[in-house]
Amino acid sequence: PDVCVVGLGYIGLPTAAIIARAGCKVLGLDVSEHVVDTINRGEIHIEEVDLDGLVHGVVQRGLLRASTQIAPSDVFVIAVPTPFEKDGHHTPDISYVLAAATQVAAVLKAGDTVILESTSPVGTTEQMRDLMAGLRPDLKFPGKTKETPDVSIAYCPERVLPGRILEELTNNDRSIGGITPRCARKALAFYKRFVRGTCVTTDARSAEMTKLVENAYRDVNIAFANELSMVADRMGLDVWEVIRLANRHPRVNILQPGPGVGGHCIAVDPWFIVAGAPDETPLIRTARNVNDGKMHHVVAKAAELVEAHPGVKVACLGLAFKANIDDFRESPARYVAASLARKFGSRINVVEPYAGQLPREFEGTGAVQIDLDTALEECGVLIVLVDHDVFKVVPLAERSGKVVYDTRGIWPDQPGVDVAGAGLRLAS
Ligand code: SAJ
Repeated sequence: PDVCVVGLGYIGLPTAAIIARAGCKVLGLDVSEHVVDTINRGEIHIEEVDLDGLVHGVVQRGLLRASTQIAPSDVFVIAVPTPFEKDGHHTPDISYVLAAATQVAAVLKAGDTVILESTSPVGTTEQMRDLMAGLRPDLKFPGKTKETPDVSIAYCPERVLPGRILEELTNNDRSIGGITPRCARKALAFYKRFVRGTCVTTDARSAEMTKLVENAYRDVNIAFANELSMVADRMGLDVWEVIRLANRHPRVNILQPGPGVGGHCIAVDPWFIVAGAPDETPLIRTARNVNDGKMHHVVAKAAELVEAHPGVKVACLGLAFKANIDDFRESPARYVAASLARKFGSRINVVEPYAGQLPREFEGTGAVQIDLDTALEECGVLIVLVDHDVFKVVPLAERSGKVVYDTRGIWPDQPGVDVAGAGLRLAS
């Protein structure tokens, strides 16, 4: 093949498919037989807008093939997970990246390009280079030799938004960080084949940091909104109204509060900066703690509300980590609903149009999944956890008389409830 994409998850599979659509022969590599078989049938194992048709097309045209076995290629793109360790210190775990680099090293030849796309702590691309150089003393690696190196190595993070992956993969600008400027130019030529956005070259460490900074920036800004929502609760103010008004200032743009920050990027990546510079990151660390703390605040407030209405059926609206997607990983909504289910059992009902069934942690709690119509008919307490469009359009007439805790601010016309001194309208 021309290109080998290592890791066929939420980033790797769409990337492989788009490269294949540009006319390259692509080999997609994954450790899971199930994933490989699914893709080779022209099907997909994840949900993403328009991805099924695209994958089906490129597999049928023979441009994309999946395997568990690596093969020699001209370009290797590594898109494997980089979680953090649950050791209490949030230490980045780059073992999947190093395992992928080990596989690539076995088939590497002069003239090849290796690109890391996984979100990674600063220095990972160089570490990957050192590992491959140790495994392949017969090849000259960039930054290790004064002569012209045999291979090029670069870091090029993705910055796509789940739900808009295909569009953003093609149209977003990209930063391309080479171990040397020559490596960056080589990677640039590759991305130009399928990216319409502007590709900007830099060094590998700056590109690694850029990716982390983008997500930490968003996390810090969401933390500001979440902190405001808790302040507003305390003061009996409507935080949505305050934010709407403040945002009329030409240089103010406050984000939206919610039940916490989910997903596998924004709640993870800031820790990679903290791990790299623990003494210099009080703000980034605090923002993470504020956003995690918001989840617990919502559980406590919701529990107060449920307790204040004994015997009334409760509906939690939404489990996804954000609106209009079927992704439940690291979701604050899921955490809140499951906590309430454990505490209140069969009084809790869950509405999640994007879920086939409730996740495992609901088993044995007595909580059940119901549809939105049933919730609106039977439940007197509604706890809004996700701003799915199907929830937003429920008219006031169907919600009037109900006790609503709207953590996403989707129903500004909902009359207030006064619960345990929580103010006019529970907003956070
Ligand atoms: N959220 C709020 N309030 C807001 C915005 C978001 O509470 O005003 C919450 C969401 O509900 C969700 C979480 O934050 O729980 C994250 O959602 P998101 O839409 O901000 O971001 P992700 O995780 O889907 O994707 C992010 C994006 N990064 C940035 O916008 C800086 C995306 O561009 C990255 O490619 C992606 O992380 C990634 O893979 O790193």
